[in-house]
Amino acid sequence: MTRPECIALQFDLNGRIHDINPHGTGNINRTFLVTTDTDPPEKIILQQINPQVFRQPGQVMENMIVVTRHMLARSGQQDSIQPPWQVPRIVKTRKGEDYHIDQADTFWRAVTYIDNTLSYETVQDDHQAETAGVALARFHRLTRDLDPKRLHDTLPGFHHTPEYLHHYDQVRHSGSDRSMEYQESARICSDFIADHRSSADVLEAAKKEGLLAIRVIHGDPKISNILFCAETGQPVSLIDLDTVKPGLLHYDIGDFLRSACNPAGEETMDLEAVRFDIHRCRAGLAGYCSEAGSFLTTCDIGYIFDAIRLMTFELGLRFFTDFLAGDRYFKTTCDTHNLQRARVQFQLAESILNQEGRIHAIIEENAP
Ligand code: GN1
Ligand code: MG
Repeated sequence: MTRPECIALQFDLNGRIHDINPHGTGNINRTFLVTTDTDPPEKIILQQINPQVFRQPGQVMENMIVVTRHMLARSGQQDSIQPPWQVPRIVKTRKGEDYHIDQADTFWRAVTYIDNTLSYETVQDDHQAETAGVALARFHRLTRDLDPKRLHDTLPGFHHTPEYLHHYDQVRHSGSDRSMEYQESARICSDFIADHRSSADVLEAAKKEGLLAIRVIHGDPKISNILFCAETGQPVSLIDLDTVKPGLLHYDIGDFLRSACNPAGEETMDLEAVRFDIHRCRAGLAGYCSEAGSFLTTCDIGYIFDAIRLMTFELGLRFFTDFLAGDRYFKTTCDTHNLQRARVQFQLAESILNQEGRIHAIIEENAP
């Protein structure tokens, strides 16, 4: 594996490298925080893009450039955004390129670190859920007039639940099935998928019928990707822009709420602690609608519940399929990591379904 210390030298930093440490909890890329010996130190995020997941890393970079430029221009025009919205900027290599390709042909890129901010693995309270909702809405508002056709589809099929089901069926029939080793847990997951698969195409069907429009999406607005001002707690940025691409706002809304409303977090070992917290949901949606409400159509609102239920089901399905396939996609730390992650998401999906009426009522309350 290439040493990040050698790679960091390829980038155009002001001082000498003082420190490099693994950073964050991403499941796909390798991420490091690099600090220089200057006063004040320069801090950058150095990342190796996972080539198994992102087949066209150059296009990932192009998307990132288009979206960050657009957001910077728009946020500069909107004084009402306080504290100022920040976007990570690309740090060029010494050769003036946007990324470095190492000897193994993998892509490395560096972006500025947004300082004086905090991020969290789980939402701390309802107020933070509301603030996080504002952050997602701000991203959608600032990219609203960016034509999604200007972005590459860097991950075809991403958040297309029926395609994940198709892949799951293939893996099950391919014989590489590990479920025999962990029968009970695996049976709970496969039963849940069997019981709920028939309603997996609701968003895709609405997209095909033209009921939901393709927009610019973030693709991964889980709570740990939102940065809050360290002093005031206000939203400052939505980071991790690898998955920005054309898609449905519903993918983002559903993914945000499945992450923000699970107080136990997606890595918990305590399944009994996993639930969809209705108060977090009310706060998160109130925050989101306070900035995005004006551009949501009645039809958009009508599919919010499906988005929450589906994005949760889908992530459980993706983790479980990866477990069955031998952990090829998500990084894992033990044999049962993806299985446990799948159990967490299915438990959360169950809790969402059990509270359907209350969630619909909250969506109605917030509907503009
Ligand atoms: C992955 O790598 P990371 O942590 O940013 C995944 C998301 C999942 C998330 C779950 C490209 O994101 O879709 O929601 O894990 N990213 C990709 O934690 O598949
Ligand atoms: Mg991500």
